[in-house]
Amino acid sequence: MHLTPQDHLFVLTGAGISAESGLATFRGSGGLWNGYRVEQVATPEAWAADPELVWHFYSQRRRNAVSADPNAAHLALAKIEEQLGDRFYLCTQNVDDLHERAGSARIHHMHGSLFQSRCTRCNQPFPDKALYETAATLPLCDRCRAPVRPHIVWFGEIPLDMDTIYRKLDRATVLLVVGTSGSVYPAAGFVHIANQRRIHTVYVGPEEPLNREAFDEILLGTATEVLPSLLR
Ligand code: BJW
Ligand code: ZN
Repeated sequence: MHLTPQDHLFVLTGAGISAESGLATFRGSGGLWNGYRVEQVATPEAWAADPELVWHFYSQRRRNAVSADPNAAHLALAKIEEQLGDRFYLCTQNVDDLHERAGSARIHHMHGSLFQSRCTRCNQPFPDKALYETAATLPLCDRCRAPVRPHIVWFGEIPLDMDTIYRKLDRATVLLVVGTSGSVYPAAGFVHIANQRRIHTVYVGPEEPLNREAFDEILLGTATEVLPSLLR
């Protein structure tokens, strides 16, 4: 991958970029949580059937994220952003905050965040970090006493702020995708949008993604092996 001073870089990251920080990916080995597949806990149906189970899943994920540190790949992206400024945009499917803690600022969490919750009835946000770390059971909304849910995009729900994402994709001249299996839409389709616009597309990860045919370049290796080497 070669960037010129005129390039606009759109980066899409997935669970693989946080793997070397010790956070489990969803699919493949080690991808199960207490024997559940992500499709069994990250859905509105799972929440309706057993909110305590789903809350417990996210509480554990939150604790893991809090005790993890950003790795060399998160740091490399923050450095690239420093060089490109407003010509850089990072869209992550991850709900951890490792990109922010590495210094990324132009970042969007399309699948939500572990560190936000909202009321299921009035949508009142619950930004209180301390609560998440202590609550063993479901918190209730101060206003209407309805259960508070994680501010996470589950299967069947619409990812956050797709308008901005598509606008940034329209302006990009290079698409860099890191550590995502290419199995979950709409994120897996960003490369197809890039192909229609004939912009350069690069994938970084230890194995080829499901949508590998769509990429111009595949850099095989882990995120911490490959991303620091993209810095000039
Ligand atoms: C490394 C590494 C290292 C390992 N270094 N790499 C067709 C079109 C559109 C939609 C659909 C469609 N068909 C079906 C749908 C619906 C559905 C979907 O995609 N289902 C598929 C399973 C088929 N999609 C949805 O429901 C989405 N909503 C939607 O489509 O609304 C309609 C709409 C869209 C747009 C506009 C208008 C309307 C919502 C999807 C929500 C996904 N939610 C989850 C869980 C919540 C977040 C959380 O709990 O964390 O998001 S599912 C889970 O998968 C999570 C992830 O963000 C997401 C992607 O996973 P990811 O990141 O790719 O992880 P893995 O584990 O799959 O892969 C890890 C990769 O890392 C691997 O490739 C490894 O090789 C690699 N790796 N070590 C670099 N060291
Ligand atoms: Zn409420």
